[in-house]
Amino acid sequence: MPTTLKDFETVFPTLVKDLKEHCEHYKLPDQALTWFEKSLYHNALGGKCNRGLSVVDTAQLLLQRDLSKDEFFRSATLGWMIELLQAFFLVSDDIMDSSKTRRGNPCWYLMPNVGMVAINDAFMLESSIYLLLKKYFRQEKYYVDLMELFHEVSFQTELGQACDLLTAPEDHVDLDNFSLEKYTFIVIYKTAYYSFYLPVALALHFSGFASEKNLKQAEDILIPMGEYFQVQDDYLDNFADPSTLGKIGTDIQDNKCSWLVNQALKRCDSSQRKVLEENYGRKDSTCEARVKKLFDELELEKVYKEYEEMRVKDLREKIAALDESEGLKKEVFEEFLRKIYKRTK
Ligand code: GPP
Ligand code: MG
Ligand code: MG
Ligand code: MG
Repeated sequence: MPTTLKDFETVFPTLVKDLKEHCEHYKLPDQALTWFEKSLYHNALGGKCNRGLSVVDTAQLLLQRDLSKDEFFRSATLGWMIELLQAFFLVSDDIMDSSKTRRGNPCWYLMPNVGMVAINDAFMLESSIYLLLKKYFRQEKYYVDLMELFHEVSFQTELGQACDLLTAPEDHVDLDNFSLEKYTFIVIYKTAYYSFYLPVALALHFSGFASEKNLKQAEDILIPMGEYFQVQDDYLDNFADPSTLGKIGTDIQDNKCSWLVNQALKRCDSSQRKVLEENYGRKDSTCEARVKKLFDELELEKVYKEYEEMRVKDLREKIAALDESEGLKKEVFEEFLRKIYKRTK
């Protein structure tokens, strides 16, 4: 049985307590201690926790049995470390993207009295990962592997974010700067590694199945799956209902090299390209509405749905070809795909 969000969330208060104890050891003044706790709750909770939950579910599928209480706690702790990493990224990303809402709430930097303190809060969310890793996994043979994995995946995500930002300058729009090749790099690095590869790699280490072959096979399926997930994110940025999505799309105004604008560029005639040139990437809701209208004229919703079916078919074929001889299981990937196929948020 897959773990419920409710069960997974029962672990979080213990981890917050651990982190607070660490601060108390330094005699951190009360005001800052309360602030840290508030940031942890605001930024790590309230999402779907798919990444964190999948560490527990994957460990269970790999071990082919129910987890003991201790195994549940420890695999969930690894899951929460991804959620902390995600919290660190999202707090930072929302500042960089000038976003307004996240998970149905104002973004952390827009909360009363937060502002740019959010930058330091983001750093503390990241550091929390390594405090918990040390507390619970220092004695394991795979401790350094886990630490290196978090470091490497963080760097990969930062590389993706760097390209995302550099292809989206605020002050000038150059549609020639966009391409599907650049897009693919951006999304694989900014999203696929930490959202898809990381949970499974952690579960492989945790359950003792982290052979080179298994890690490589996992990567070969999860990276294209993560690419598809970010295409969904870009599609939803424009086409989803913000109240369902929990965030208001910013990609058009932010001049992002998104999947939709790349598809539009591939399909537009010269007058439609002119519309894009004059309206894309402007901090102006009338310009944004004009681009949205163009996306409708080019039937990008239909283009996306065709892409989705093609991608999912391809992923199913990759999963079917998986070699299970070293203990990896097709179900791990089937479960990931089930969770994201046709998602609306
Ligand atoms: C998602 O991009 C990518 C991230 C959240 C990674 C950020 C990485 C950093 C190193 C800060 P997005 O901007 O499309 O996400 P969303 O739509 O949720 O804002
Ligand atoms: Mg963003
Ligand atoms: Mg972003
Ligand atoms: Mg997005």
